[in-house]
Amino acid sequence: MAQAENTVKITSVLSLEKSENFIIKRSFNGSLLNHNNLGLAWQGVFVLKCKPQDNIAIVTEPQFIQIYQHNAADVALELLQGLSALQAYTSPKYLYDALGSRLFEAITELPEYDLTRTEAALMHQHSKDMAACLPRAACWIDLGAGNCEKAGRLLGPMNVARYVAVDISVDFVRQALATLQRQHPSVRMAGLGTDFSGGLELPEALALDPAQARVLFYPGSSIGNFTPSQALEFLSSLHRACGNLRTGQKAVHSNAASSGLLIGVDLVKDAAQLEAAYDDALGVTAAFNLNLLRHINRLLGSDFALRDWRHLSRFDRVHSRIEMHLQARHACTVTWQGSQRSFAAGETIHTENAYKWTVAGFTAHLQAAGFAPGHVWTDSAERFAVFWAPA
Ligand code: AVJ
Repeated sequence: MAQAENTVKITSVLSLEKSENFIIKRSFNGSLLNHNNLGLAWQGVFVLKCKPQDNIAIVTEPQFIQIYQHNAADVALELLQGLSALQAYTSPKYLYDALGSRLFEAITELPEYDLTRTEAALMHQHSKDMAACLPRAACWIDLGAGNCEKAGRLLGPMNVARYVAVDISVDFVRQALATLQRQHPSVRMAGLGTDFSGGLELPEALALDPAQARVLFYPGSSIGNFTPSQALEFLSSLHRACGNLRTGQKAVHSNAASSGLLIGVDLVKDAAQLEAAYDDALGVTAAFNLNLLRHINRLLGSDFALRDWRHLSRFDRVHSRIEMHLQARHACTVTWQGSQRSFAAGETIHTENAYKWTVAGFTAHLQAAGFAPGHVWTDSAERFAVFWAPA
């Protein structure tokens, strides 16, 4: 049960100079500024007593926690491993440097790529229905939050009490979260910088309330980057992060019944349609893919020449996945950090998988990961699905 009683809503800076001795019980985070403008981070429901001479102001602001630390040596090692493999490959996360992220945003506007629009329409159309299935006054944990736009639209309709924006770097969410906090001053907000691709760990510093229901929000069909076995492992980690636990030793937390996962998944469809979505006429996806080489050149000090490579996308029906590759237009040699590799004409670097699921297949996967049967919303052409999976 959320502790709502005696909660004071502070929407802006409050001057307390006149008050003699007062008490605030509150349930969102912010910081205290004394007359020297020294901030003390504070969070949680607590009682504040102060004297008139303390001259304290209260501002609502998100909490920021950075866990992931970029390590150039680790990154280089991981890249070299993939680039040296018989079938060269790179992790799709390297598609997203600053330009790559903007190119992806442009992709979402392409007529051929309707994934993002279809998902947004589903969320919009069924928001009442979703609100009825999902827990009220819950803590939403937004995985890969970026500009926080998708979750931002749901904070009101879904009656969100707490919002945690997770991305690899808090710097990606800092601006958006600050704006969102001003729009929703009574929602307790945090930015968490962590690499959750190997499974989600929620740090103690968030001070999550075990009694508050959690909604893990994973939109955009990013789950498609995982192979089915990786997806199963990842979904299991999300199930654990719901804080519930049928698996758990002792604690049967009171949120067990209502926590869950809200996830957007792109569905199998006509191959030509899928291939067009990943090889658009304007060449934005090609630019997005090729930009990976610029990013790698910066990370590795390599000398990939973009003109030597072409963008390839193909639907592999056996694996039910779109594969993106960069293909050498002619034989070429790439050097990096005192080492090199020659690519034959036509040889490729595999840069991304985007798995396409069926409703039945993904439902089974959710259950294998420990989730209970829930709800699924799809568009009339069954292009995309949004699943609510209770923990
Ligand atoms: C962000 C992984 C969902 O696979 O559709 C878009 C990335 N790659 N066009 C997807 C992407 C090429 C996208 N995801």
